[in-house]
Amino acid sequence: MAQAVTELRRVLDGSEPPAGLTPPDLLELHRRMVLLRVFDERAVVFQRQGRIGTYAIFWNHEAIQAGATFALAERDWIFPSYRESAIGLVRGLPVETVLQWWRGHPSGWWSPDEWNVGSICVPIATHVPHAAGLAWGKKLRGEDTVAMAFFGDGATSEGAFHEGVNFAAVMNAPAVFVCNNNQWAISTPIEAQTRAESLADKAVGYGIPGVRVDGLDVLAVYEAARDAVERARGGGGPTLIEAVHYRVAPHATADDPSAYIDPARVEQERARECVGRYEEFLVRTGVLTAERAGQVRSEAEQALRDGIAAAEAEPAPSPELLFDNAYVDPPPSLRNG
Ligand SMILES: Cc1ncc(C[n+]2csc(CCOP(=O)(O)OP(=O)(O)O)c2C)c(N)n1
Ligand SMILES: [Mg+2]
Repeated sequence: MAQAVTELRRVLDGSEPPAGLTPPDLLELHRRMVLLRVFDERAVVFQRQGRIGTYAIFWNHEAIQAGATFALAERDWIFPSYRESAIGLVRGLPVETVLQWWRGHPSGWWSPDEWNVGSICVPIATHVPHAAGLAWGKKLRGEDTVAMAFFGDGATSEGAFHEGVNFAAVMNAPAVFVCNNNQWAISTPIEAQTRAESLADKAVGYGIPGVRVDGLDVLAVYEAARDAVERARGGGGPTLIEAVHYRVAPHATADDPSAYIDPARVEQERARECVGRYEEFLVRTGVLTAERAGQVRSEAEQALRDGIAAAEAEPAPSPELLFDNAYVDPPPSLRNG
């Protein structure tokens, strides 16, 4: 019988990284977190400057995104929601591609099988069955590929979440479900979302393991994901990981949370932000120097400068592209002449 673990798993408070992570691994994980952080901070500026459209901020979600994906092999698949729009950067997906997505430019739609990263999913939870299906399909083909889906606390109230997780469990599909519990679904707080004491508890209903981790502890997220990926790849079926934190930024650039959020709590949570916590750990354990941290940040900033320049240098798309891949035979009303 699967049993949910209700306390939060933490690693950063100690002095040892999870077994198997070498100093170069720890630094690569840091580089990825900083790249995501700088992407997010610059994207908000670009939105304010009118250079990209409405943008879903993921400031302080970097530990979840970088930590969980660090446990994957290149052949494994990632299924992001809009909150993980830039997660493909950890696979080398170009910055400009993600920026173009937020600019509504067709070059922002990458081919999922090029990066093993699914399309950014805006409908809540509809990519959960996609991940379950891909994982099951790979298993049927005898490939040892794992699918990892990211979604929010609000998504766990959706039918697609239930269908996807239940299906993956029944089929023993090699899937990992990562719930980013930032305790808000736009302006709906978690208390109004569910009566469940923890979202990881929902795993019990599907007969799969459920794990709760501190979502601001990148190594705790990594460790939970590593165990889940190993289990999935070894034929042990899916796991639900609940990464708990508290949203400290607006839901998106079109949101003003001052109408519903407690600013004192936000202030308190920002003080525990995940990139700084990880940097403190790395400095304390002698893996990172302030000089190297500065260099990593400058490189990420340069990548963003180059990314927006490349995005803006691309010619505007032809309106006819709207119909490409939409029809084999366009209806008469759309045919020229
Ligand atoms: C099927 C569907 N219903 C409603 C919405 C509108 N909507 C956009 S974001 C959001 C909240 C989702 O909250 P959560 O799952 O916690 O993710 P978070 O934004 O906090 O990462 C809603 C309801 C949507 N995008 N899709
Ligand atoms: Mg949420």
